[in-house]
Amino acid sequence: METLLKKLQNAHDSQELESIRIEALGKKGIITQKFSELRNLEGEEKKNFAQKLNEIKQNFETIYHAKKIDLKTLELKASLEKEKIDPTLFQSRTHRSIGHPISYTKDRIIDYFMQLGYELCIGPLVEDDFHNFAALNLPEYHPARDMQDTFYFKDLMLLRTHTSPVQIRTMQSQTPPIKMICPGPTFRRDYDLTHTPMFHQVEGLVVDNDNKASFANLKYTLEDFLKYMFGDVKVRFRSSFFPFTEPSAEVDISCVFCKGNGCRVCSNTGWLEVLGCGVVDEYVFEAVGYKNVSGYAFGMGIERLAMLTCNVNDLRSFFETDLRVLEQF
Ligand code: 2NL
Repeated sequence: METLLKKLQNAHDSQELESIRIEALGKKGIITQKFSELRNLEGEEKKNFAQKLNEIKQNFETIYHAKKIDLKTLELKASLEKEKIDPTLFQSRTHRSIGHPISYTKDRIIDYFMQLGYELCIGPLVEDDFHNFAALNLPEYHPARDMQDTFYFKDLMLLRTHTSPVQIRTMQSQTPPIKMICPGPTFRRDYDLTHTPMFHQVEGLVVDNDNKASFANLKYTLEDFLKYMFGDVKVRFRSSFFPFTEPSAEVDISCVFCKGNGCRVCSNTGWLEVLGCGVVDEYVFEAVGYKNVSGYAFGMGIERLAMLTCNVNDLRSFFETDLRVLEQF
């Protein structure tokens, strides 16, 4: 017993202290074992032995607790000393950056349209079938609804595959005229060199009474927007198809890398596709209960615009949060 107490007094750290506690009071500890010897005693002898054992145990525990506090205090002091920060040390670099290129590009797009009086709208990421598909003329057996392309939850709830449901919700809760943009994350089951399961879109929608929102307005707005985004580029509209617009167009700009002469980025065509747009299909207006209105809409992928404006050639570098990459912006 004497040696145990001496050991306690001399313990150098909490680990050693703990092993001494186990040596004394653990399942097979010296004191614990002595207690089990009580079984073999009787009467006065048992009582005296038990009293003595309890005294020893209490004595041990008192010293143990005092020692524990001492050691913890010492250890805390040591670790504070080791982790001390010297705020006066010379800092060799200051980091200034524009933030993440995706947010930067998104903010630039928002700035342009808000200046034109568009309302900034946001909506839920978890959507229902009606707002994400049905209202947009994507009927039950449309391939976009496939489990292969869309993240589904139970009960036909899903992660929105585009930002269009925000526009459906806005039309349901407001009356024309409407001028809105909706930026935000969107989700599709796609993962390769040029696709990530989460990506960002900005969509725009203009709805007005009396045929006031025309394709001509749309064309002017997007041409001006693309010159704002990319500087002095040529813009062309190519006839295309979307289920929710008719007529529809895809919009190209002359390649910002080769000025339209042909290079690897534009696959030698001289053109880069940057937007989709069109005149809102009557079916969509029916779905939200609008009558006698006209409108146009457009949509763009923020990653794609960010790659072109911030000169990034690998989509994955947006999502790797590698400071060595992000610091370059
Ligand atoms: C693209 C093409 C587009 C729309 C999005 C839209 C929304 C409503 C009604 C009609 Cl509520 N249209 N959005 C229209 C045409 C194209 O996006 O390439 N996006 C990345």
